[in-house]
Amino acid sequence: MLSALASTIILAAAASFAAALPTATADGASKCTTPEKRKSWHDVSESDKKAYLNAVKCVMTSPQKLNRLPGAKTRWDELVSLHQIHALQIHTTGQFLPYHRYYLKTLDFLLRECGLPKEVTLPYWDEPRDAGKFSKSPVFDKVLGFGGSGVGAQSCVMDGPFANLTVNIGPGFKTQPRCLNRKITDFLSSSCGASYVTSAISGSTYKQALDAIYSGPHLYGHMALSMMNGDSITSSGDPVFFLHHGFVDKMWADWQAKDLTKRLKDISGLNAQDPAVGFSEFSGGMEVESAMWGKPGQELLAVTPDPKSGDGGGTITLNHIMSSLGIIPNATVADVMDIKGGYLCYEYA
Ligand SMILES: [Cu+2]
Repeated sequence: MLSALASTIILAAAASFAAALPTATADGASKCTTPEKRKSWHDVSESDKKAYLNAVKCVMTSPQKLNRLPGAKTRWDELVSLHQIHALQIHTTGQFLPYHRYYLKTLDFLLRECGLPKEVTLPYWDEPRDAGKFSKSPVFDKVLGFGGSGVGAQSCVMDGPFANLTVNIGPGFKTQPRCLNRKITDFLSSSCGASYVTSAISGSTYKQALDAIYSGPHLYGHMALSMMNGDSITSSGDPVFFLHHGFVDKMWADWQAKDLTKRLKDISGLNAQDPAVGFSEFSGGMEVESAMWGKPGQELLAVTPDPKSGDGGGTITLNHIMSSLGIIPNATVADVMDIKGGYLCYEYA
């Protein structure tokens, strides 16, 4: 039998959970009436910054729950592991933008699990404001930010709330615990400036926007930050990854907003990497890259979802099924096309 206190807690939890869900309309579709506002780190209040940083730390120190992701010891490791497991499906493929949008929702869920209040929305980083001078950004503040550039041979982050943190997933497809590391190179961050963003979202098809965003400000941001040694497979070990990918997501949303009716349905590309190409930012294809990243081992392959799931072929469709391997329910690409479509309900301020 439940104690009165336990039932009160359950009811309160159910109420706050219900409040965060989109409301269902008569025809069964959900709608988004009051979108959350995602703000750039520059504009987040001091108290919200503290709440966000504390929630991230809580995810990093909470024990893993799924009992199925190789090498994962913490909830944060599970989040990083998702990116590792899906790495060859979500980069240099049509899935890149939808999956990373879903990935941000997965982070959001983990932060709420750690008690982040509903009023504190996921922050992003309006990078054009700091282009050419990333290292001076409030994102890297020692107290109200993520700490700065790492030091020493390993570029371990030694200041801020995440100093001396160990990440267990990576490098590449391995699981070798190492320090949270990043190395900021200001001149590379110039390519995240406003004119580069404008050009990245100037195309008329999804393919044009995807390619230009991916190899433009997205890639330059990664190079300028070199998070987790610039590791394409596990750079999400650095919490700054999610601010950068909020910016990437905003570019996609801004591109979509220019012709919503058409672009909310526009999706194309592969659903897994072409082995001859691999990551487009490295030449030589998957075989050559495996010298750098390793290859997914049997343990990893055993939990890797079928990239064709929902598509039935090699091309991504709106029916494509994306998985967080049980952190949040699976979603389709159609679910995440519209940031105000009901499954998602937010906008960028
Ligand atoms: Cu990624």
